[in-house]
Amino acid sequence: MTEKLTITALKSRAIVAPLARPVRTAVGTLANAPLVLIDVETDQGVTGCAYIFGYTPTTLKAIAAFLSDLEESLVGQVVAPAEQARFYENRFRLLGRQGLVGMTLSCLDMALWDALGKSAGHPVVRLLGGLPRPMPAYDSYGVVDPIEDRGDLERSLERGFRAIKIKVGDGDLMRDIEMVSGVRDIIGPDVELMIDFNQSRTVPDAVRRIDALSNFDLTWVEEPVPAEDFVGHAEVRAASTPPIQTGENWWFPQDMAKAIDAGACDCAMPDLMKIGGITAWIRAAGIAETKSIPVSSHLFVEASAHVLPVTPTAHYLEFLDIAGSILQEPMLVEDGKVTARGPGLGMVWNEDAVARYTL
Ligand code: SMN
Ligand code: MG
Repeated sequence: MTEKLTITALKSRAIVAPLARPVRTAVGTLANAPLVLIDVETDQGVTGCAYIFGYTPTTLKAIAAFLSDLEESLVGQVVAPAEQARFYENRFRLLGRQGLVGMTLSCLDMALWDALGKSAGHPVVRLLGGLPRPMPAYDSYGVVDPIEDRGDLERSLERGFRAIKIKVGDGDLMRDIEMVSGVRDIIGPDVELMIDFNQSRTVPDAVRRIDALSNFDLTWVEEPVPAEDFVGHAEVRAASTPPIQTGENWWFPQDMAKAIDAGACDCAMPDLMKIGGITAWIRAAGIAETKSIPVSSHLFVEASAHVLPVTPTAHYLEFLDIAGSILQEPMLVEDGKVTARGPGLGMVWNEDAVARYTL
């Protein structure tokens, strides 16, 4: 019963979890997953769980301190994610919800939806009006060495992935060409290939590099220039053939609307932790639908599997599992697809692993 599902406590734990493989990008390497685990306890004995991805361990203490300060304002509220979203949007209107504030509020939103789902005995996708169904996923790599990483890439194909993303831009154009060409040779012409510059180029350099890489049939070119440079993205897009992808750094649906209005992208990939959680994702999905823009997810494989089935222009789920090592059941990939699990978001902490990786 969810009418009076009331919050009794907000707990958080900072951990550094291992990744299956480091994620090397043009702007730095993620060797592990610094996370803050959120537990929203309620009067029905149901606990809403979610995690914040801190990107770097230096953010974890600040996030945990902020969450601890939020607890007083949260305890006693009835679990109603849209109400909590409205409450905190007002509370942080003067400060702004960019950065750690927005990340924390977005993940709190996910934990609240998890609590709601668990209380109702349904996966969150059912509360959103949808059904769990297999969503096409792409396997997401960092910068790769086509020789050293051939085995991993071939295993991705054996797992049924029909799309692969790699990171580029960490060296000169020749290095990009060698990497993209090598991966295209391994995966063949029928598997989709995306590349991600992680904001590392200037407009002219991005245009030059994308032109040189356009023969490799790219499904999208991601964040060629700094994320907040919507005009720069639009300039690259106007001069390029492959679709331009961006969105993982949009703060709330308002940023998405501005980027799309600036003509920044052909496709969109909001990040649940920055767009405002599940509550805001639904609004963002509506924006994309009105513009017929394909929508993919970014990280957060568990919660993304719940929102993509109710996203009218759903494109791909990014499979880059940052929390699987601390879950009792990491997300499964079956025939290159990922299906939402419940109740709630379907995450149960592996407490032994959490203890092992706790700071
Ligand atoms: C990315 C960003 C941050 C952490 C991991 C991966 C990358 C992506 O931009 O699109 O997956
Ligand atoms: Mg990216």
